[in-house]
Amino acid sequence: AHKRSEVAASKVAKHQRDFEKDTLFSRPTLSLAHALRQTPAPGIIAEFKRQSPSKGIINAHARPEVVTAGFTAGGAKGLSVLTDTEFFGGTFDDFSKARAANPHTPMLRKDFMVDEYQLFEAKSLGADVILLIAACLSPQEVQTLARKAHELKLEVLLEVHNAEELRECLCEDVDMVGVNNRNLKTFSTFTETSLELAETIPDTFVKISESGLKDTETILNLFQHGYQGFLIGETFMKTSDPAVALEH
Ligand code: IGP
Repeated sequence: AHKRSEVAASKVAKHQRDFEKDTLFSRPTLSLAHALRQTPAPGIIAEFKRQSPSKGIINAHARPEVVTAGFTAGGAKGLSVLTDTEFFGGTFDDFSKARAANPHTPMLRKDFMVDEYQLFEAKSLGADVILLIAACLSPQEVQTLARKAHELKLEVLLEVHNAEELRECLCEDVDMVGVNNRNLKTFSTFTETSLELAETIPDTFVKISESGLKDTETILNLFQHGYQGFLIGETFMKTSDPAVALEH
């Protein structure tokens, strides 16, 4: 086992060096946290999502460069692009196309991060922010990955579902806390989850409400409770023309 991990480590090290040669790797990253803090209104983070385990196909043939450019034109403060293929049908190519079309909008690489290696990948794809899901990681892993992300000048969005995950995983190298309103077991969404956790999140972290957001009223209410960012996928992606969905 020792030998194997040595081999694995040398492989990763080699790839990491290769990533560093990529043009986008050395690009100065954009701050989503700053963009959200500066906005005196709810900040929308619009997500490019073709499919999901809960909804199946949402929009299989949407073009990432067209849709995300439309989100930016519609006023999105940030973009989220899925790169997970297995469950969400996302690809690196989707991310790259969206990146090229939106040079000035902070972008989240939406994927299940479990290894430092993926942070290098994210950086070389031109991501500004990475997601750490408390439900998938130990508090120690969150800490290590968050620190490494900061070394690479990537911002960290920590996703939680409840007070326990928040208490265990919140650490210094987190920039934003996302409360996922979707229950991972039932897939149903309750925006009340964000309301319940609002006061538990210290004000030093930017608060983001994630999933199941469909109406202005809910968003304004959460904004009054301290949420500055709103991560919205399906509501936009399921329309006949997602590129203009945010304008409406
Ligand atoms: C967007 P919705 O209900 O607006 O499409 O949700 C986003 O919150 C959701 O896609 C999401 C997600 C995740 C996807 C939240 N956390 C983690 C993949 C992995």
